[in-house]
Amino acid sequence: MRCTINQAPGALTAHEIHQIMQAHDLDQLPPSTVQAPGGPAVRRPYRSSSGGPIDQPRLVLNRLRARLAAITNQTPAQMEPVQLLAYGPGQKYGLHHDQPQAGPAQQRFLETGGPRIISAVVALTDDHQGGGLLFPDLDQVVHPRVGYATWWHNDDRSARHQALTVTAGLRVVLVLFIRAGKYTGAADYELGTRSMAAGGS
Ligand SMILES: O=C(O)CCC(=O)C(=O)O
Repeated sequence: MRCTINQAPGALTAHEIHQIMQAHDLDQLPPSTVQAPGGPAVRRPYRSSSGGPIDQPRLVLNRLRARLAAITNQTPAQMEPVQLLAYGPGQKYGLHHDQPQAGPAQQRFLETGGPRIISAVVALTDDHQGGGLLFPDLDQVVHPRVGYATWWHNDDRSARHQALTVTAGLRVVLVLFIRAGKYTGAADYELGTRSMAAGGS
């Protein structure tokens, strides 16, 4: 079965997006990292965005989690911390799948709430150039509008995706992963000390 890419409007209002942007200095976000197999979070050329988990503004993020729970028919308790990512010109995230299929990374997921059954990306900007979300196995590129949530199930290989290189402007998104069970991993809100991520996110 091939995965379906869903678009849900109204994940965030313009005012809520403004509040999120105000709460973070986008120029000061640390480089995004990926999890080395069985090791620490490391920087890799195929992931050149900046950012990581956030917990502010708390009320807005809680509202977002509640809305995404309703949209996806899951619960906020299953959600990992929200991640804030910013991509400037030349930045991208190469091809990857959000749920590792084997190895130590998969084991860590099983210990903290089970697999990432759903991924969601919420667009905080849409006035950049480039930077689409490409699903090569589906032959589909998504350019989400501001405030929309793009979400999909990670059941099979066709959920592989990449954030294409931004060519002008700034692309800012929130990313949220939903586990099969209650998420029990680290909050890891300290930007730049991402230890919970695995399989490249
Ligand atoms: O930037 C995006 O749109 C996607 C981010 C992503 O694929 C991830 O964090 O796993």
